[in-house]
Amino acid sequence: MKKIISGLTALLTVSALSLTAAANVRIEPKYPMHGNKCGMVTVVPDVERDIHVVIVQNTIDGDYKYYDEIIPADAQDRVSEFALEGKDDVLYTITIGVPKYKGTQQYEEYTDKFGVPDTDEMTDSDIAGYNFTFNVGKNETEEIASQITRKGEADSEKIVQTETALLFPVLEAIKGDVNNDGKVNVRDAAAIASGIVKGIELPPYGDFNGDGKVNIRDAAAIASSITKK
Ligand SMILES: [Ca+2]
Ligand SMILES: [Ca+2]
Repeated sequence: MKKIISGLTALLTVSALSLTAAANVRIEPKYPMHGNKCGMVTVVPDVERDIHVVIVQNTIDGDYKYYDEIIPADAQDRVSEFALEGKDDVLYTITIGVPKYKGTQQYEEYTDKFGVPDTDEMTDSDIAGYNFTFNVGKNETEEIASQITRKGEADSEKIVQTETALLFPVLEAIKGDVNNDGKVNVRDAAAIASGIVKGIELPPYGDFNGDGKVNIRDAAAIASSITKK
C-alpha cells in the first residue's frame, strides 16, 4: 500500500510540475494578508533584463513593503503575480525598475500609486477585484514611456482591469566596457583611471563591481577579473 501511495504522490507531483510549467509565478508577500485579497498586480516581462518590483502599502500608521522582488532575466517563468489585500483608505505604491545597461543594477524606475478598496464579493480565492497588469517592454528612446489602458469601470464579474504598458530604455552597452569596443579588458581599466584623473564623466555602465558608483575600484575590479582569466 505504501508503495502505491508513494507512486501516486510521484505521479501527482509530476503532473503538478507539468501544470505549473507555463503558469504565472505567485510571489509571497512579506506580511500576512487578512484574507481579503481584493487586488492583484501582474507583471508581464517582455524584456531580457532583471525586473525589480517593489510594492509598498501606504497607511496612516506607516509604510509596509509587501513585496521587494527581482524577476531574473533568465527565469523560466517570468509572469509574476502579487496579491494585495483590499483596505479602505489605503494606497499602494508600486515601483518597477529595469537596468538600462546590461549586467548592472542601476534600475531606471517607474512609480505609480493606486488604491485597492475592500470588496464584499471577494473571497480568499484567486479572484481579485482590482487587477493591475504591467507589461514591461523595451523602449527605443532613452526615456521611460507608460500608457494606461483602462478596460471600463468594472466588467460583468465586477473586476476592474487596469493595464499599463511600460517601456524602458534598454541599452546594449556591456558592463565595464567604457570605451565601447565590445570587450572588457585592460583598456577599460585604463580609461576609467584616466577619466578619473582628468575629471571626465564616465558612463554608468563603467560600474563593473555594481556598487552604484564608477570609480577607481571598478578599474581595479576589471584588472583583477582579467588576471583571474
Ligand atoms: Ca572595452
Ligand atoms: Ca563601482
